[in-house]
Amino acid sequence: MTQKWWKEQVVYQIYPRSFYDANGDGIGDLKGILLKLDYLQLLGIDTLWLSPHFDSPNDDNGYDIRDYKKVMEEFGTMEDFDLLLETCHKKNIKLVIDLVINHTSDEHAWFTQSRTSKNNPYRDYYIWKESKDGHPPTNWTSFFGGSAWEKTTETNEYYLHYFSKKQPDLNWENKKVRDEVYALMHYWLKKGIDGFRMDVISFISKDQHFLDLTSEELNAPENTYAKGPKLDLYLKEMHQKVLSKYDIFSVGEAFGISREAMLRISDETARELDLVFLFDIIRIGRDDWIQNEWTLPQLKKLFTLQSTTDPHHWPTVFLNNHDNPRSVCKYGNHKEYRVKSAKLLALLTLSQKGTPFLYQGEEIGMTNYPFENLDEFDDLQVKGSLPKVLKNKISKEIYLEHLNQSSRDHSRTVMQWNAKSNGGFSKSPMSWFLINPNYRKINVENAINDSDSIFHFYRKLIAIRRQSKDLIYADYKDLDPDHTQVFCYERVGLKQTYLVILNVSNDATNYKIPMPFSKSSLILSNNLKTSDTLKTNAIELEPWDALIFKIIK
Ligand code: TEU
Ligand code: CA
Repeated sequence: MTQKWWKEQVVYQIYPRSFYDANGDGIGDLKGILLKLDYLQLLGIDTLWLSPHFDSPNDDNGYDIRDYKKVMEEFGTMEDFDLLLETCHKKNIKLVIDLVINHTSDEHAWFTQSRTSKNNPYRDYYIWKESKDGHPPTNWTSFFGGSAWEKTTETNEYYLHYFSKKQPDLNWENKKVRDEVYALMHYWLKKGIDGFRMDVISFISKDQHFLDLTSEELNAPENTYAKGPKLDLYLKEMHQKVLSKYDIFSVGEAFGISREAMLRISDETARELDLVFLFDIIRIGRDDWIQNEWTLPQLKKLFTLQSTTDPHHWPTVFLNNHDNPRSVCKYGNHKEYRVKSAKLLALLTLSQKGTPFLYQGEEIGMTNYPFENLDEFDDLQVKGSLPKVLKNKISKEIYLEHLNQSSRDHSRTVMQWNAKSNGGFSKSPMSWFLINPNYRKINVENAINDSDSIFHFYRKLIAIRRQSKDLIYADYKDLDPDHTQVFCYERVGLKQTYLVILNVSNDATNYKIPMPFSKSSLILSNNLKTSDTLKTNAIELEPWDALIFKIIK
């Protein structure tokens, strides 16, 4: 296993709109991030990943870029960005930006040109097709509802958009497009950024046959969209022309991609991407907006698959991001055991094999928002999917019930800094989006002042990780894959073996550790009553107990 700095980092994702508002207009901004760097340093993270900070009309909160070389006005100026980058580097924090290059905004100059006429020089920057017998060119659907094709009046042709109609897909077949993308990547890399998270990079290559999807494929179009035949070719080209020239890392969001394809594009000998986000863990039990039941053995299986012993691949570990509900509500118990179960999830995330990605608010155990009404949502996906929901004879009430478990908006409510008005997110009484009513209790100030908080548990775990390369690179072994209540695994390093025991349930249990037993010494636990050494393989576990031991040989 080759050692790389980005395998040893803990990454923290910031959704700038909702992080901290420095100028009091109710929208988080770059100065706000700058003002909170000391906080992030106290937590101990190594790298920041910013969700898009580029000029955008914000149809999809910045995932629709109008100008790649301009900072979103609401977030500040390019000077603010440069200062943020410089300050991060002074504090030894790396900064990774979000590269959205499957599509642009329909307000991007390339598109406003492209739509004007069939022979405009920018026409082939996007994917235009004639209608088929009065219908869209194919039956492809958009993730935000309806057809993936939109007709424009200028030429009576359709353009492709996998996401909203304000997010037209770029035509990667066109070499000029690829060169423009590589140029803008160089632009940001020359500023000194430390890497890219690449938005739906799995979709950039389109099958040029433009065939209709079968009804089965229409249930999960991402699986087909991610099978573009030139994906590897484009990624290799990008690696050769851009990525290989800098000491940075790339992490591709691989929505829809199979595990095999993921292993292929992030194999270090392939020279494509360093890391990939696969969705199987974060979307366990999900069918579109429906959250179904799932079991602990199913989850464990995914972690085992992920921690493959393939020496050329390195996984990512994450239970939260801006597109998914809060982890403590999905994998933990935010009602009776919020603090304890959030700590358990912290230990799970930070003791697995792979680079961990944390998301703002996770470190204080922020929870889902209690939506009571469809109008309260901001995410365009909620309204976009409604016609299909109603067409399938599902009531608005049932839709709302599921959205309360699955909506992207749960993670986008504003960060809870203190118990003051607006949770200290903004000086102004209003903000662009909701604040969770529990902010008076769940906030950063309380978390810092309580030495037994979720925050301090994360902080300790991050510090433990930093001190032990051996733990980072250790092999992973699930010791009890079929147990329905306890998740028990070891990490076998060159020098040291670590044992992790997680009681993922509301019930106490008398657990027998299924391995030949030697003495263990406790590194960290979320239960103050845990004794410092384990002398037998029997252990009394209280609900949501989470423990990590060192095995003494
Ligand atoms: O997300 C695409 C994606 O993988 C999905 O999670 C998506 O959010 C949706 O749930 C599909 O049903 C990326 C970004 O992370 C997301 O915020 C953007 O909206 C999207 O791409 C388009 O840029
Ligand atoms: Ca602001």
